[in-house]
Amino acid sequence: MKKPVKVTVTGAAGQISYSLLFRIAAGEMLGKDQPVDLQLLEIPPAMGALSGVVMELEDCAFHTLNSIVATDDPETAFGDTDFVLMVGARPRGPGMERKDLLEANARIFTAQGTVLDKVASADVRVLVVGNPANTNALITASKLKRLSATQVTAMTRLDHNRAISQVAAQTGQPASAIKKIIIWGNHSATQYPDIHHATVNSQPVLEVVERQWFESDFIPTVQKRGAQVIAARGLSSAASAGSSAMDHVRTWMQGTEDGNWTSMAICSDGSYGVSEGLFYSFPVVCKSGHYEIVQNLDINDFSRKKMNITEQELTEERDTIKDLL
Ligand code: NAX
Repeated sequence: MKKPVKVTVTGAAGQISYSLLFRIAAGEMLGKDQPVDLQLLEIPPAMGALSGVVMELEDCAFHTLNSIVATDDPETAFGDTDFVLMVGARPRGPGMERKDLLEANARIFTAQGTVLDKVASADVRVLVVGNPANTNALITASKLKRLSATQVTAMTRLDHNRAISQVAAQTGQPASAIKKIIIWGNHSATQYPDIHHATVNSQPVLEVVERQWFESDFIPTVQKRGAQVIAARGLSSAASAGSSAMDHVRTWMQGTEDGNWTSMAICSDGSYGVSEGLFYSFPVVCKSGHYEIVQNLDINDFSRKKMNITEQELTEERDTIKDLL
């Protein structure tokens, strides 16, 4: 067994965490030889529920779970931490406008980003899951002085996995045969799931499926899959979101496989003409805990229009909370 690493999860009594925490504790995110110290953050009204989750984690007697701290104090939760999964966020309440939601979350992520910068490990890696994830990541990163914005990412891996699964179903092939899917932009209904570069068993996907299916069926299905799950379950995606959060961190640390990439929302460096500083989802290759945007992909007019629409939405989100940046 290696030396334990500290993993912070915020919103630890929520429904995504109820799936995610048990899998992290079982060694499915960082490896079966990597013990973890869980540092769980909640707000005071949820501390009772969190104590129940802690009991259940203890009751599993996981070999890779070294210790658990449950707290409502961000300094304790982020202290010396190596990995942060920011799942906790303010949901949209009755009568709340989109602007109110953005601002309420911007305040949470302003406070947490500031504390993170003060007390986390210098090499910390951060994944923002709580919505609006891209803009929450942007505001977190804007509070960093000691740490770098490149240490903060937001999750579009669930969208990426949903896209793989749709292509797999349409082509009758397993998910493992599908490579080089891209999610561009925002984790929202404007995201652009792109299969122009995707392959199925090394053959271009667009040689196998109808273009009509791609434009009229695949894109809206992936964009609206979250809403479809809510309509069916009465609750938002939880186990699939937790699973994708673990995929995101595992791929970041262990690397993308040869000949493939993944999608991560990261601080734009201007690649593909995306405004610098926006948290925008790009295709990335990962190696040993680092990521790089895949460069020089051909972008046709169809793709460019869709990439611009989702960038425009992210720009508007940033403008809404600009006073807090
Ligand atoms: P829940 O409402 O079940 O859980 C959220 C938890 O966060 C609650 O227990 C709440 O007490 C806690 N919380 C609120 N403010 C907090 C704060 N300031 N500090 C610490 N904890 C705080 O939501 P859940 O279904 O778990 O979803 C969590 C977030 O993930 C939501 O914002 C949701 O919209 C977002 N999602 C993001 C996805 C993505 O792909 N990026 C997909 C799934 C999900 O929709």
